[in-house]
Parts: sequence; C-alpha cells; structure tokens
Amino acid sequence: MAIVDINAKIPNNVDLVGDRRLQRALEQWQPKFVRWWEELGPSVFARSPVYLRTAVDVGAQGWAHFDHVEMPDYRWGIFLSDPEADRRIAFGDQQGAPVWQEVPGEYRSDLRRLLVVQGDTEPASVEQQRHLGRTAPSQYDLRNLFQVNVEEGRHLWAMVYLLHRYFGRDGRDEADAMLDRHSGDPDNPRILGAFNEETPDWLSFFMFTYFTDRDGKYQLASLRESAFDPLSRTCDFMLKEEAHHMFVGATGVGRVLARTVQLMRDHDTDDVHPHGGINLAVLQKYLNFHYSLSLDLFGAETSTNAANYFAAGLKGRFQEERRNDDHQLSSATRTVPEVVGNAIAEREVSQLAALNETLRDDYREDCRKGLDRWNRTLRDHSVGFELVLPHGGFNRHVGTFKGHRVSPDGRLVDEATWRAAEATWLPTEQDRAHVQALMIGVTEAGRMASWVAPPAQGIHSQPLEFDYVRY
Ligand code: BYC
Ligand code: FE
Ligand code: FE
Repeated sequence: MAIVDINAKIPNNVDLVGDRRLQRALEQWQPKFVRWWEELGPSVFARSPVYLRTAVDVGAQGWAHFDHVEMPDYRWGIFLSDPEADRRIAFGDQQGAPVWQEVPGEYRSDLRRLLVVQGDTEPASVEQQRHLGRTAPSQYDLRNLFQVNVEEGRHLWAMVYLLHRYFGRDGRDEADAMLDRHSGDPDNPRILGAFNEETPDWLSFFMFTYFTDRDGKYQLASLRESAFDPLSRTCDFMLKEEAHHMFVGATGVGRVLARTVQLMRDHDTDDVHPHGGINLAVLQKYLNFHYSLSLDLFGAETSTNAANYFAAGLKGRFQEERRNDDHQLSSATRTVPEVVGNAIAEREVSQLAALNETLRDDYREDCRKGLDRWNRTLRDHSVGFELVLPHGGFNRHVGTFKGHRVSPDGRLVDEATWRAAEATWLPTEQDRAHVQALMIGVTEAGRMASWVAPPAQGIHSQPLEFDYVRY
C-alpha cells in the first residue's frame, strides 16, 4: 500500500519526496495554481472558513477529513487508488498483457491529449461557477458549491501530476497551459464546448452537476480501464469525489421540483413564478439545454480517435470487465443515428468505430434514472406533468446532428419551425431573467431561498442549521 505523506507541501501518496526533480517542478506549479484560484476561483467568501471534505487517504475506511477551512488553505493533494496486484489489460489489441507503469513511446501523444482534455474541464468548471457564491440559496448549498470547486481543483492536480511525472517538458508546458485557457475566453477558450458556457444561476448549477459532471463520471470510468496504470488509479480515486458532485445535482434539481410542486398546490396554479418558484416548463427547458450540451461532450457517433484509443488500450468502455464479449470488438457491429437528406436514419457500423455513441448510450440510461425519481415526485402529488429527456439530435453541435434542427421529440424540422418553437424548447432571455431574479443569497444558517426545498439531511451528519460557512 502506498504511504500517504499528508504533511508535505503537496499532500500525496505517490512518494514525491523520493523524486526531488518532480517535487520541485510541482512545487513551482503550485503558486501558479494558487494565483489562478485567487483570480478565477470563487469570487466571494474567498477567505471564509467552509466545512469541507479533504481527501487524506485512499483506504476503504475513511479517505476524507471534514473540517472548517479557508479555501486557499485547502490541501489539494495527489492521490492514486492502491494498485491492483498483477493487473492486466482488459481490452484491445494487447488484452491480457500486464498494464503499463510508464507511457509507451507510441502512445505518448494520444495519452497526453486525453489527459489534457480531461484536465482542462476541471478548472473550466471552477471558472464557470465562480460567481455563484453571491446567490447561494442556503449555507448548505454554498458549502456544496465550494466542495465541488475545491475537488475540481484537485482533479486538475491529478492530471497535472501525470503530465509532470510522465511527459517531461511537454507535460510541464501542458500543465501551464491549463491555467492559461479560460472558460469563455474568445482568444484562448477551454477545449470542449460545454465548458465555455456560463453557469449564471443555481438552476444551471444543479443541471450542470447533474448532467455535465455525469459526463465526467462516464469519461473517468472509461479512463479507469486504461492500460496506463497510473491513469487508471488516478481516475478510480477521482470517481469517489465525483459521486458527491452528481448528488448535488440530483438532489438540487429534486429540491427545486419539490418546492415548485408545493407552491403549485398552495396557490392552486401552474404559474408559481409570482410566488417565488420556478415553473415546471422552465425546469424542462433548462434540462433540455444542459442535457444536449452534455451529449456533445461524448464526441461524434463514429470516431477513429475513440477506436484507436480502444485498440491501443488507452480508454475502455464503461465497466469494460463486466461486459460479455471479446473486448476486442473486431467484428461486432451496431447502429448509430445518421441524418440523411430529410430524415433521421440509422447506419450499421463497427462497434469499434461507435464507441463514443456506446458511452453516450450508457450515459443516457444513467440520466434517465434521475428523471424517473423526479417524475415519481410529480406523480405522487398528482401533477399532470412529466419531465422528459429530449431526443439525442436535439440542439446538438457535434456529430451527425450538427447543423440540423431536431425537435425534442425527434423530428427533423426546418428553420422556420425551429424558430417558432425554440422559446418553448430552450430557456429564453425572459426565463433566464426570471430565474436570475429569484437568485438572492441566503446566508442565515438553516434558512432556504423561496425557490428550493430544504435537503433531507445535512452534510456528514451535521444538522441543517449547522454553520457550514462562517462569515
Ligand atoms: N467540443 O473524433 P471525435 C469532466 C472534437 S467532463 C469541442 O468524435 P473524440 C467534468 C474532438 O476533439 C469529462 N470539440 O472526438 C465535468 C475532435 O477534434 P480533432 C472530460 C469537440 O476524440 C464537470 C473532433 O471534434 N473528459 O470531467 O472521439 C465538471 C472530432 O470528434 C467536442 C473527457 O472528455 C466538444 N464537445 O472524442 C468538471 C475525456 N467533442 O481530433 C469536470 C477525454 C469532440 O478533429 N476526452 N470534439 O482535432 C476524450 O476521450 C475525447 O477527447 C472526447 C472526444 C470524448 C471528448
Ligand atoms: Fe472533476
Ligand atoms: Fe465533478
């Protein structure tokens, strides 16, 4: 088992003291990270003690410590899950061979690219969420926002460690570039589309953590299968933290919904906006927006990049080892959607080519579970409304649907039809302004904003009235 050096300048379980050069290089990157955090991290409560979880170990019994800390003093550490003895490559051309502890020369640039794309999303999300602290609906939510932020910061550290340790000069340059690109920067944007959008309000934040952090879950789970063992172990540990991010999204949206339903009943109306709530139709539009942006993150339906990553053993499928097939996909096929002329058709392709679509399918199934839960709430209160996931072609900007107009129920429509209906499918300026108007920060411990129900319980067995953030 790796020894945890928790008191080091950079807490770690990768024996940094045993590699002075690496340690020095990372200690030189550290102040750049802190400067970035201060400039583009949370814009308010930057020096307030927050009740945060800090990763301190990777063991099954207790990997985290909870206490009040000021965010700049958060101990961003480097933690890899314990190695699995005699781990073998589970898929691709080298299936059955021992996993790699170093990067094979021929995969250097592909692996570097995967690490850079993954790493880039982490600080991007912190930048996107930096102003949300001003309008948190409660101390509990404010704390959760900051928890997500510091952990995304640690996820950046996770990728930066791998870049520094295994990619020499190039890796150090890439690590620096992670702090130079910025979300929404017209000259130097973040790499993937969804990470250049704004997260201007808390409904967006809850939808983002539900849908976009869930892309993180699926991508990290695929990278956990990697033959490059340090990447696999890094992702395995990141996934532990990731679960909380999606919890924030799932319970956040659920609480908004619960509050809306209550206001609908109290006031006997569908329009709860005048009563300080968010209408179901607006919730659906936000959902449509964030879900479709997140679908784009999986890439095109067919991808030679994805096929090459798989054949080489760099990136597997979700739960690769639980699948009952040859793990080579040498002859298997599947269908993928394809826009041909005026219709959405299907095309049969090799499974190897369609790996992005397969991962997207797995993701969709997972997304549906939350909707089932939310819809149960609606049914339990006899509300005649159901939230639905829009068709996979709706509002897409990557892949076969790019440049086409597809309705949420999956019809290819012309531009005029789209324009006429867009305001009922995607959030309008007015919807966003309505939601924004409800975003008034609530700082008193235990109190909730008007538009969201309280959570079922506090954090780490603390009561809801706990001082999660000390002002
Ligand atoms: N935006 O061959 P294709 C997370 C590019 S989220 C812009 O289909 P591929 C987190 C693509 O780069 C998880 N460009 O692509 C969540 C390619 O460019 P080139 C992040 C895009 O490579 C919340 C071209 O289009 N991790 O952790 O098969 C908070 C052709 O596409 C986009 C990863 O993504 C896009 N959406 O698949 C915090 C894992 N999509 O080669 C954190 C690592 C595609 O023509 N990344 N393009 O120049 C990958 O595995 C792959 O890069 C992708 C793309 C799945 C993203
Ligand atoms: Fe992350
Ligand atoms: Fe996350």
